[in-house]
Amino acid sequence: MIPLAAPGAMTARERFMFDTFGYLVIPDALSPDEVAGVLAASRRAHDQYPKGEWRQLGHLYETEPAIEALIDHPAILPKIRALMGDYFILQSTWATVQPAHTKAGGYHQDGSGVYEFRRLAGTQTPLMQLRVGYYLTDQSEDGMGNMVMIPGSHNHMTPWPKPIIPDDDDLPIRDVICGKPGTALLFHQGVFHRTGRNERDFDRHTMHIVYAPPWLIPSDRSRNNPEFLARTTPLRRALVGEWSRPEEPFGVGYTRPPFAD
Ligand SMILES: O=C(O)CCC(=O)C(=O)O
Repeated sequence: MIPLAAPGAMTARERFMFDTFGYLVIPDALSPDEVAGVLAASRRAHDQYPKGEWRQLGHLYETEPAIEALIDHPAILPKIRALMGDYFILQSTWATVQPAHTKAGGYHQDGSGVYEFRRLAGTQTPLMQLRVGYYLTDQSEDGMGNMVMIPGSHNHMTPWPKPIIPDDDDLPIRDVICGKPGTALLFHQGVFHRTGRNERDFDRHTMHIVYAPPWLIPSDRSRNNPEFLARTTPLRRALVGEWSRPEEPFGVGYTRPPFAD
């Protein structure tokens, strides 16, 4: 049971599956050339740190054009707009490495750990972060550092049952997301998920891009890089949160980001 979707506009079937599972799997969201560019950028950045550690590096799009192109990628942007409307920001981007021969991570929901998003609602965790994980290395089989999701777990407030030991004493409903390089996993931050074990001889790279409502603060940067703002496109400038607010502070009159349609 894979909530499979195609790049581009969100269909009614895809929307139903997203709301039911909390995620969509989109093969071929990126071309092989795009994957090669983003993977090379991710490796370049991680090569500056010690090997063998799970790590996430933020705001690399400021200096890496291949990552910048993911901000408004046509395979995914229409689905973000279908779920969030036209007013959202790029809250963070995380070039993530899961080294060869490392164990699984723990299940969690995303968001602010010190004040969880689930505290904002009584029955269902609201959509606060819409995340896209672009697979950059092969994850077409289990044990390759795949994302592991608990389908539908964003749709209720039942506490997480502890202890759960990934793979060894795990929930039978877990879904190991398999995909070739270029596959995108679009998911609601409220879905319980984790990093899967990487049994292979090569590091696993995934590029996570996170969109959020305009009133959340960015979490991978304290300010936007002025050189990036000067050279990027008007739409990307708007998506990193550089909007004008003519009627500040009342929250009305925001300029709509300059989408093509
Ligand atoms: O790519 C991964 O290792 C998973 C990352 C993750 O779970 C997260 O960023 O919340």
